[in-house]
Amino acid sequence: MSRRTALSLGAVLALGAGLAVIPTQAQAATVVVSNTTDLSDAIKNAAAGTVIQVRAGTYYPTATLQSTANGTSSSRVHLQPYGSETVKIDGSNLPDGDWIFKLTADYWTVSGITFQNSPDSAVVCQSCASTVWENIKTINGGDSGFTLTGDSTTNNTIRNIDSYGNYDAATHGENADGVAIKFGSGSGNLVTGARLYNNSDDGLDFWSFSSPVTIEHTWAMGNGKNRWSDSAFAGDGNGYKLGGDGEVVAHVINNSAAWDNAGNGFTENSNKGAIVINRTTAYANAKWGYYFATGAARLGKNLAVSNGSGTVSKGSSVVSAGNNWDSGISTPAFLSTSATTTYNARQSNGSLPVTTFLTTGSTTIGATMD
Ligand SMILES: [Ca+2]
Ligand SMILES: [Ca+2]
Repeated sequence: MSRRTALSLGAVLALGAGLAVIPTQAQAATVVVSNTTDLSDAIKNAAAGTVIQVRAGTYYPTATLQSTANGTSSSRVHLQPYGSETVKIDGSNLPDGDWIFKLTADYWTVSGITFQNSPDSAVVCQSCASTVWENIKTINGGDSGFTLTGDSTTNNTIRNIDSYGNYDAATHGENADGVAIKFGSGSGNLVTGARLYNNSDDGLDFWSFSSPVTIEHTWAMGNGKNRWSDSAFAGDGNGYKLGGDGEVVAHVINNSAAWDNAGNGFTENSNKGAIVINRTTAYANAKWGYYFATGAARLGKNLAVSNGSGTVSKGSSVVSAGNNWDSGISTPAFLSTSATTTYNARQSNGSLPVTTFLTTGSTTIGATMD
């Protein structure tokens, strides 16, 4: 070997050892995909900075789409439609029990895609950190639409999701929630602008999640009704199920609404933590508007009207102020009790549709419904 060759080889080895990001950079381009195989490969092989753009169409994967590849704070991985095209990923050809999309990774942004007809959960993010889910739909699947789970689930944002029509037939509807943040821990998780409706179990469920989650600008409605002619139907139908499995957690719910659910609008579900609920509205749920019989919730400026079991069930540790069941607080009239407009298309920026449903014009009590 000549001296020159040896030097070159040494330089290459040094480069390879010192800059492990070289292969990453080679994959960090924009990837445009238009068939299911390429979509699956692009997701699996993503690296920091990869932008996966999916051409219009409905994709039918035959195995779960999944990745463990992390982005970074400055080079996120993006999965999104090409331009403003319409992209649906349909689980109809998946084996029983499979999910459409499983992510175990950090710093991904997934936007603008519909995940539908999954045999089980549609999207599961396991021990994810700093992911953003924006304007996605998780609909008509066989278990919960969207799930965050596992320890080290931190700083994830779910913005403007629609999750509806999910139903676990094998278990008679007892498990399929709109959004499930369950069996895990980690701070900084936020759900905002969600519509969670007509799911067989709950709109939102925090069962066995041991860190506080923040919810705002979210609607949960029509959950827990037997829409599937299931003679052994077992869905619970809480709008917001805020605990369970012995966890004591101070979740925070601001400016959100629950209506027409088969269970309670908002419930601690045995969570004895200091759950904070402010400026929310519970309307025409079959059970209680607010069920906090055993915990230490802080209920402020909430509005409960026409709920089947009553406005609120609150234990002696609950702090309650400025709600329409508190003394001296009047109940403002709703400008509309027709929910039709709440199902309209979202605004162009992805936020909830404009509605007067359950608005009152009050600046002091109830959800503003936006
Ligand atoms: Ca249940
Ligand atoms: Ca549930």
